[in-house]
Amino acid sequence: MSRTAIRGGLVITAAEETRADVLIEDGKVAALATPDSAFAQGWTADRTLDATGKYVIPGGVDAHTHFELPFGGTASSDTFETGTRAAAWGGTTTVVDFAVQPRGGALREGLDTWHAKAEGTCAIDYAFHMILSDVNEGSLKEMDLLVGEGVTSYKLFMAYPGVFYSDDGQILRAMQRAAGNGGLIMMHAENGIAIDVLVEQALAAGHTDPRYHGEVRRALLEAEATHRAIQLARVAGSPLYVVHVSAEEALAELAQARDKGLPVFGETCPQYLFLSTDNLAEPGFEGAKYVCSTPLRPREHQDALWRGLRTDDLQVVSTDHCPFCFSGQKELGRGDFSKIPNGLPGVENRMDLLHQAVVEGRITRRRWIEIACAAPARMFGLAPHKGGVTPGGDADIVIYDPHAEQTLSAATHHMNVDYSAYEGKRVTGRVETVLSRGETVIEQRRFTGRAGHGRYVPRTTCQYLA
Ligand code: DUC
Ligand code: ZN
Ligand code: ZN
Ligand code: ZN
Repeated sequence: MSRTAIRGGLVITAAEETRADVLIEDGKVAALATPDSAFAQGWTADRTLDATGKYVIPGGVDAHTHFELPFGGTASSDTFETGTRAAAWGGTTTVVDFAVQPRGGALREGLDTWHAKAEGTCAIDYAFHMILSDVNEGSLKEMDLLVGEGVTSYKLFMAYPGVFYSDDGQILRAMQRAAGNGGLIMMHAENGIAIDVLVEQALAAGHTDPRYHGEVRRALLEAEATHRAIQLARVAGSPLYVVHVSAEEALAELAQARDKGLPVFGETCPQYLFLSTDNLAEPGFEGAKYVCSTPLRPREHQDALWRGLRTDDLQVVSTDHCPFCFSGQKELGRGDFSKIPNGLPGVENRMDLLHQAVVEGRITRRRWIEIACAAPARMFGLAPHKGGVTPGGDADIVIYDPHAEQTLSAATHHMNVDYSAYEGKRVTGRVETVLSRGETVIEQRRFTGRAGHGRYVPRTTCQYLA
């Protein structure tokens, strides 16, 4: 039996902050105790990690990543190996990636493909949602089966006609099925049919620069789709999780539904909290680095999103990590913004950026842990093993230095992408040591993990509904 003690730190969970030592046995949290208690003093450990002056927090749970995703005529540039290693560097110890049902194919086929990409390569634990890109009787039957196997959430797209898009009838059928089998429908809520009209008109008018990506993907079309998704979910009697909420107007739809007591949940991402259309309008073709969907919004929307996180109208912050190199990938859209692959890197930056929000007084320390660790774990059926520092739970733990200063940069990050969306941004706070099931994967800012340590984690259904 291997035993590790973490001593002298401030343990922060979504529920409380306590000065406590943590004992880890065989990859699980065995006990927490006040440092000067006879109990803690009596622990014998093979290894002691000193956390004096540091935070001891649950490993981050990033419930929205896209590693090796074929998209926009290319594929996202992080593999499961590089992406999970970068996640570990940033204090994230579990990712939930999206396996894609091939159009005209089976869910099982997509899931097998994603298992093959991830198996034996991950530095940290991983799970899968599925993207439903072809809703029909066959795929709905498969959903019943896969929910039982631990793939308990399904993303649908109201955007991207011809690629992932589902129409309202398909959406309603999928929601009805989820209402019966316990699955959680995740929605990309943008009116893609209307957006495609505006794209065509913009290009015809010679508006080809990256900033027009933000202009055609109107906030109202995110709000309209969000409203429609909520009403369809009500009709189906299913819960709903709206991914990457970026617009104040869409958030207002969620807030209104939640005020009615409906089981409607929302996620936002660091890029909507820290970046804006100012970035999309950077000179030359630089704006391409910030092309993602939903798009970045004018700065005013940020305050609304922060408020939503404080009032729990938004429950989760995930990254939607979907990196494309500027060179050779983003450049596919020179002269036509609609050909810029959609997506931003960020899996390594999420915990630090949200800690910066703590430093700036936008959220409390416990809310930081709630939105980045505990809530995503409960939302996607990973608790109590993930998302906390709980006796019996996995020892996925980060020793975090709240005083270290760092500058975010592509020169020092570990994501396999040639730029940082946060280049030059100064933040206070940095990951020092990371344990995944008791094994150090980052130790004093050195990578000590290995490809293949990370395991696939089957999930239970959404724990917000129990
Ligand atoms: N949005 C992105 O920016 N990238 C991947 C898919 C999506 O919906
Ligand atoms: Zn999406
Ligand atoms: Zn607006
Ligand atoms: Zn996504």
